[in-house]
Amino acid sequence: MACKRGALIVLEGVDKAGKTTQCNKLVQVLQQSGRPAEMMRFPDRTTTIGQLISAYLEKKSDLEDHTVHLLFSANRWELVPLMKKKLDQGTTLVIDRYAFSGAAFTSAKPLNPSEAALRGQFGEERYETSVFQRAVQQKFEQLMKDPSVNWQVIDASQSVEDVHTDIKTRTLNAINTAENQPLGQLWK
Ligand code: Z5A
Ligand code: MG
Repeated sequence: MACKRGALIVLEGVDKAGKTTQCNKLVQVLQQSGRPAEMMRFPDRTTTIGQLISAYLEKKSDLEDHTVHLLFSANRWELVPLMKKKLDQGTTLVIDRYAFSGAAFTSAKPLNPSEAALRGQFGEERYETSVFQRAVQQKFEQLMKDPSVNWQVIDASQSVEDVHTDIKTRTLNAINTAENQPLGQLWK
């Protein structure tokens, strides 16, 4: 029998929405139920490109806006062959931020000219200001109008366990849907 492909589950949202917490719990519960699943996160700060991004986010270096956008993009592309391989082998990937963050964060920059003046006053990392995060949220809402993506909105203000239950239910549906799609369809 042909191998069934895995599902690509991406958790997106503003700073501290609980994405990493939920990705970890989701992968754990999938694995415990015997479903092959792995977690990845972007930016992946462990690669050479990821280290450049990390220094930028930690304000240890400054980079031109287009340049940093392309570094985030390259950081995803360098892992695409591995992601394809795992999905085709039937492993479900749970991804902590992906290209939607790339679009939302970069496009939020022109919305918010005062952001530069706020740097250093709020969170420890670049972008961690309430003004900037509101702009990012608006950008995510625009991206969610794209009907070609199966967006699911989760209320992140619930308890960790309630958010987890919600995400788990929707993920199991997505895995069932992916299993019924032919191998390779995702990458055409
Ligand atoms: N970025 C970009 O610009 N372009 C790109 O292409 C990509 C990213 C991919 C770093 O991302 C920055 O990179 C990010 C976007 C930009 N900038 N910002 N903002 P990151 O993923 O490394 O970091 P982050 O998303 O900003 O923040 P985070 O710390 O990873 O947040 P989180 O993962 O969503 O939250 P968490 O760590 O799971 O939880 C935060 C805390 O809340 C923690 O103490 C938890 O125990 C607690 N928590 C979690 N859930 C709950 C609930 N339900 N109730 C109460 N407390 C909770
Ligand atoms: Mg996180």
